[in-house]
Amino acid sequence: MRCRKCSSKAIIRLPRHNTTFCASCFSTYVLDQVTRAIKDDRMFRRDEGVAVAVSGGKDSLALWAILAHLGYRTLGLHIDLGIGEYSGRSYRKVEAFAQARGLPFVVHSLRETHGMGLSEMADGIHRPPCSACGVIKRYNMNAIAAQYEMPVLATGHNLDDEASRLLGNVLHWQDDYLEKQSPVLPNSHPQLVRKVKPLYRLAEREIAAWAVLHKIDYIVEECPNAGGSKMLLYKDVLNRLEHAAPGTKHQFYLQFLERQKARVQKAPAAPDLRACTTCGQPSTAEVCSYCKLVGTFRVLK
Ligand code: Q46
Ligand code: ZN
Repeated sequence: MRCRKCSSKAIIRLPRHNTTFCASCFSTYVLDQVTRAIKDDRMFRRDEGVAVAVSGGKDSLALWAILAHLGYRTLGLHIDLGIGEYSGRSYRKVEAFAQARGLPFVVHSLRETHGMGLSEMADGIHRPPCSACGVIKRYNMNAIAAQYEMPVLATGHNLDDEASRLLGNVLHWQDDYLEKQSPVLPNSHPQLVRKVKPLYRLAEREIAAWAVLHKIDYIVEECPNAGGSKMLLYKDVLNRLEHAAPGTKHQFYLQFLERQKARVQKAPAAPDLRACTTCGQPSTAEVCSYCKLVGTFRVLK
């Protein structure tokens, strides 16, 4: 198998692009896709600092490595969810990655802040761990990025993540979520940072290959709470479609974005935000979801 670009020995086949690449041309392809996403979607400028949400998994560490390689000023943000040994291993991957490359990072530990990890917190308030986790990550990532004066928060969501999320939103006709599903979420309030997804043009398999090629030591195991999630089911369905008809995921998600751009010429209407009466962060309710979650937890403790 030869590289379609330079005829060297190919290391990967990309059926959705009907091509094959050697290691060097594949790396260039990955960097080009990220650069294109940043430029075409006006994610951030050269002079803006980018906070990168890093879990210790392949996508977030690859994203951090790519943005640092492209010369952006980055700050890694890691939330230690306190999910047993899984969180310990995830943290050590982030720490080793950052130290080896001399990149700065900040850790927010739930156990240190609230005396309890995610599982105990979610049990105490009878909420599924992933729903509590979403609130905790969104709130803290935004607050820490703003505290460190980073105007942008980048996450490692890839094409598979976005296509499966789109499938879920379409299957349930979640119009509100469909309107907001975008690789760029502008900041609708001075205390909210811009959220971007620079890996949305790359498939999970491509990022995994890039991470291995660049010797990124990431946590391979899934979060113990991920089992049985609907997203895994949607990913599996899309993978089967992709296998039978390469390019399906790409077409599904990128054509959705094209149609969305044509339909919504302006950013989605900004929600009516006020200051949370407990923490002062922007919120649609009197008390924000995070303070409600943490407040309920304190009563139960
Ligand atoms: S980390 Fe959190 Fe995921 Fe674990 S608890 Fe659920 S949402 S599965 S991305
Ligand atoms: Zn609050």
